[in-house]
Amino acid sequence: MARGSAVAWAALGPLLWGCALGLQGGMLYPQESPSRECKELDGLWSFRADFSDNRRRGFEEQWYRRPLWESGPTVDMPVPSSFNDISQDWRLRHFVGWVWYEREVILPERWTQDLRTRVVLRIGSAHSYAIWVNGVDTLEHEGGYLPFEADISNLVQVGPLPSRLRITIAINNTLTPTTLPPGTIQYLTDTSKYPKGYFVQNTYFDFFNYAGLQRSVLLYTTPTTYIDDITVTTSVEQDSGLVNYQISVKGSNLFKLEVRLLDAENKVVANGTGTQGQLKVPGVSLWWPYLMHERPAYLYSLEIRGKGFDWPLLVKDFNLLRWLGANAFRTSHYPYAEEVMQMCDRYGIVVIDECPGVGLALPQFFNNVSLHHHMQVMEEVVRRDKNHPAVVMWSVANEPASHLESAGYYLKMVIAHTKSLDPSRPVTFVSNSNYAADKGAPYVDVICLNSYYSWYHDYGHLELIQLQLATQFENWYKKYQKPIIQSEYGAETIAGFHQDPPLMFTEEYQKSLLEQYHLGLDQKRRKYVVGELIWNFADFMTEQSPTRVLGNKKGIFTRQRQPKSAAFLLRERYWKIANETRYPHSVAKSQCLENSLFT
Ligand code: GCB
Repeated sequence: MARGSAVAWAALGPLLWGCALGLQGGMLYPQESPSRECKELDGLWSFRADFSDNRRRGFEEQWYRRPLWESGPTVDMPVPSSFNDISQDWRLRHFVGWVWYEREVILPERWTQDLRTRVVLRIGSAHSYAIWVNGVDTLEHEGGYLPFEADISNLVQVGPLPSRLRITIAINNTLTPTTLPPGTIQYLTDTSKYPKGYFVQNTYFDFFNYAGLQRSVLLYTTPTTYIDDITVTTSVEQDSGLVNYQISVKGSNLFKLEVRLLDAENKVVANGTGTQGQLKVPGVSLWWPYLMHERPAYLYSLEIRGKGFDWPLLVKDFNLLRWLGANAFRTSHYPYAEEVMQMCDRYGIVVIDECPGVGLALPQFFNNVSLHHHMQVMEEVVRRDKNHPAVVMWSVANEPASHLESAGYYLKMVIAHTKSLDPSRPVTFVSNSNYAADKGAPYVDVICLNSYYSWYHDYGHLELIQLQLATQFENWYKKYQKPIIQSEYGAETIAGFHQDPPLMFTEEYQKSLLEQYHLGLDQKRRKYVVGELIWNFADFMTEQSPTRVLGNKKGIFTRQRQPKSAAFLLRERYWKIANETRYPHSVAKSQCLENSLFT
């Protein structure tokens, strides 16, 4: 999360908007409208983890056939949330296998009686799951962090009785060589050390594998003839904006579409009809990232036919971003909630949108089944996020073992597939800068590099950073001649630890390490280094290990969102860069506006 290169984003931002012509089927964000109603199912659900040895008792005993409490004890589980941190039962924190969620809902009579209404169940994200409605097998889906849905009209529109719906969702958080992220299950068979059947989940990434219904679940309606998908691509011709739209309608061929484009003041600036067309907006206001224009993040809204997690934390995080003067982040290492993407559009925060391709560390993870699944996941990411102006680049993976021969072919295919889905945006993956011969780099548009000089080696030797960073940039640039983003750098820091001269884990060490990186970055910033993203915005939970003190502490904010000293250093830097690169006529005005708002 950091201020990217102003120059690069200025060139990319307004031009590279969504275009995803190769995708089938939509996943529009549910919104209330005169023709659509939503019913959020957030709140308390009944919950049970299946602790049986094979974790399959729930299926063997068909828990979904009857209310969950009838087959054994349940506990209350809030949705959205991760089940791991809620209970005092330590077994649940580390549970691997199937967990069961259940909730009963009473539907409005019109939803069940009016056959011109379509009722849809939408899950914001759940890692590998199966769903039953009233005991009927409804849907299966693989992969977390992305929404999926099922048309359940047939199940709820069954007769004159008021509809009490029982929704049962079974979720499995096991990571295998073909899930994304991948993982392995290891059975420990030495009975002198481990009880019979003992296993552990191995992961190859650095965050805690939280699980559960972590995003909202909801029911919504549409008419039986409905808009399934909308794809918007934009371009600029002199001072006019061109908005190409493509609308997919399902359910009937008998419909009329009216399209209206409204500006930020809700004034209609262009009209159209039909499923595809082009709208022209003379004197267009472009979407600019935060701090790069006097009126950044200008949004138009497109109205078509009728119209149709933790908020306080989210708003706090965006306030911190703006306080810092940052204008970009990467969704490391999986797609964030749709509400986050909407906030980025509204606040002018540029996003590198990353899929859950993390932990691709072993040769056996680069197999054909995984490749196929990875492409499918990219389809889901692009389908969901293609129309967000804030998204400027897709990232297909974080630190895959890209020095392996098999990784080269795999990454080439995923990148090519992503480009075919959306030819308008650049595609990348994030490299570990230690991989001397990177087999994937030839296929990316922008090289993204993670490096941890004077942290994971040369402990304490901050004086080496500038030299090592210069070598890193020069080697990669010489070889690939592509723009480079420093996509991670940082130091583990325990808030309140102080030592001068600096020692590792203190606030002084984090500050000094970042300062040394910044000197190195400034050497290349106006040449080919087009962005810098520190690791990390805030401290976060990981698996336990001797290298992690209650999680990863490389945040410049604590998990409770309080600044460490480094936050002030970055704030000074980002605002300085913003003032250097911002539209000249807007400097005085927005500087003063921002300061009055955030200091
Ligand atoms: C990385 C990973 C990130 C880790 C970070 C670290 O390279 O991309 O997931 O959290 O290093 O702190 O070690």
